[in-house]
Amino acid sequence: MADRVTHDPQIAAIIEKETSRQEQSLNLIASENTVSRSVLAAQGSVLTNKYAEGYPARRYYGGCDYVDQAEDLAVARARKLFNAPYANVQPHSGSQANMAVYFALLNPGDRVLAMDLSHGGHLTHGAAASFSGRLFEFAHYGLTHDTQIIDMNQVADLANSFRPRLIVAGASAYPRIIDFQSFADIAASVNALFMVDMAHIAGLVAGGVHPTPVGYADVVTSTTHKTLRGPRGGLILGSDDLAGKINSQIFPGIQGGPLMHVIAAKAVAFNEALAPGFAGYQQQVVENASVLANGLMGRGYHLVSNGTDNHMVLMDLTDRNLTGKEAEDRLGRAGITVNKNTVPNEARGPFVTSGIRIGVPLITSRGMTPDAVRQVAELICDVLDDAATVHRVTSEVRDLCRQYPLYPGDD
Ligand code: DSN
Repeated sequence: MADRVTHDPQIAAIIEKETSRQEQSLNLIASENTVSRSVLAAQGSVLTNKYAEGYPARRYYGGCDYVDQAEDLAVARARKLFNAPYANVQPHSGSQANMAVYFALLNPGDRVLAMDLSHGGHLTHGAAASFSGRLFEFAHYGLTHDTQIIDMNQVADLANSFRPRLIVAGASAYPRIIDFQSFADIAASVNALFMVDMAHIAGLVAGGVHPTPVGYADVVTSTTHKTLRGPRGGLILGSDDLAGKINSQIFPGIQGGPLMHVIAAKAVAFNEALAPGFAGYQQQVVENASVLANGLMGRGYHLVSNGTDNHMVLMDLTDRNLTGKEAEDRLGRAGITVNKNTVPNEARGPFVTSGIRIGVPLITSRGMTPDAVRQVAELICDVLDDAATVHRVTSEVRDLCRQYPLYPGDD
């Protein structure tokens, strides 16, 4: 599928084994996907050789003519895809996109309101262990107790009492549509800036199956490798008036030379997302997630918010004799890859947890449609119900994977 590593047998063998692992297992990590051969080729290209600190036509190195063209294309395609006036495609990751935006909009010690990590938020939304929680003062909102959707009354109350400079919406483990209009209204009512971290849902937004935050938020950050199905990296979108501040926080603020091979691969991925088939892929993702949710709930498992509107479900195992870690391990033995995840009002630590997060972007990229997803749901429940099924399920997982190859045509 990609060029072989010919002069390093140890790394070549590791890549071979990882390729087989990916081909022969059902990857249900909600934040992962599988990129096209063209994205792989761009990312594995000689563009990795080039230093290009600065921005197109304003670089600190000579020889940037062609990488300038790649970055210009990536920016133009990102802007078109998300209908955004401004895009910065240089962030190496979603965390660095968020860091650059915080540094552009805030001073150390400023107040920020964001989603609680254990309710589905992200480390960079103010967790104590992250730079964000160390440099800024965060307050957190969460989910309602009954419906387990974002508690917009709590968001409004906290906005009023805490008076944040910035409100952040966006999540790593939240299965429902986020009401950007209400967030924007609350932010405006307390004169706060509004940022959306749409990393998980960027592909759904690009495909038109989740409302866009562009136009509601002052700034939107994202990764490019989740539902968006591009190379691993970050992205910032916004209005032109913030462009100067954000650009200078990415470089020279927090990054050095941009990864031009990754930026070229982002351009390829954006082009793929602009092509007609991408919306259909995203519709299939949402349908598959819904089928998965119904399959799991039909077998008696509790999902946070009782279902999903997007690409993932969050299974709460609190009422089962099983931790998130045990569930992840047991499913892993059957060739089904998920991640343990905290659930709202989590009683266990992050290495144990009481839940698992299950996503369908990757199996949908492999071509799976509802019939296959129903089977996947049954296999998950079989394994969680009874560890003795692992052997049988492993063989069914292998069969399914053979029917839906990761890179059709490769041997
Ligand atoms: N690690 C990502 C996820 O799995 O959601 C978030 O950064």
